[in-house]
Amino acid sequence: MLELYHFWDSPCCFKVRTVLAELELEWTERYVMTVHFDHLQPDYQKLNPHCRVPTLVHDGLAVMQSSVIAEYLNDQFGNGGLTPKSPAGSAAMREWMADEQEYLFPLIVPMSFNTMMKLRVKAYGLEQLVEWSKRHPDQARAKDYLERVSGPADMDAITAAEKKFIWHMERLETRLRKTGGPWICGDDFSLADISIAPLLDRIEYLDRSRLYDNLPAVAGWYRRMKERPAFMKAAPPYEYRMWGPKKPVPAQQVDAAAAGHTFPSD
Ligand SMILES: N[C@@H](CCC(=O)N[C@@H](CS)C(=O)NCC(=O)O)C(=O)O
Repeated sequence: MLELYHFWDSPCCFKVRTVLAELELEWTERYVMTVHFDHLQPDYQKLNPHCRVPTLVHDGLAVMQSSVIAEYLNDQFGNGGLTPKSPAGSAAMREWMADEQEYLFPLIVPMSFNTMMKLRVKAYGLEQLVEWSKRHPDQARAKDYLERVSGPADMDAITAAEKKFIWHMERLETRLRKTGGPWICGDDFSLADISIAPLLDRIEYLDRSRLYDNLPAVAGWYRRMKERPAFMKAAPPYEYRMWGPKKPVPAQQVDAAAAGHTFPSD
């Protein structure tokens, strides 16, 4: 049995759901409502000491770190089919997967925090966020979170992250042109494609497609990714997407008691 502890609008979870969908695996959903700090509660911490999503549990074995989960599923159920056969191809795949973890995902964080997470104050009201933050086991961090989420957007952090993100996209453009595509590892569709594409999904929903749109090879590659049935199946359904530039907060304050898994819109 495969259980996935996940949050729909998380690029790391999107990556794992795409692998599950590519391999046509059935999985049981264990939803972690990060807005309510479910991921910091003792039961979840026993499973994932880092208190992050996703975590995969396969017949009682907990596997964490999205890229590790992706490789685990590919080895266990996919006969390694999502890894290029040649050592050079496999090295390129791992290099891009490492880049996603080490550089790209951390650049998504300030962009998301400053343009998406802050909308929660508007949607729920600060009092409600204070109430939920009482569940945070580290109250100093909870206080810091509340200050940051209710303070002004750090535009400099967004600009700096965008600039670095473009640098990585230009590198991807060069790679795709060099191999001729259609995938990051040339003819081999791989875990590298599955790892990077959810970040472009987030960029798109942050209304920042301009960070890759004028790079034709990257834009074409992402278009191909979005046409894959597995990617479509793994993508967050609209109602589970967080509020952001492309999904406005409803005009009326959201009923906190009714706030569950989804982020309602008008
Ligand atoms: N390297 C980890 C990163 C996991 C991660 O940071 N997940 C985010 C969601 S995309 C999370 O759990 N955020 C909650 C928090 O940091 O408190 C992975 O790829 O699994």
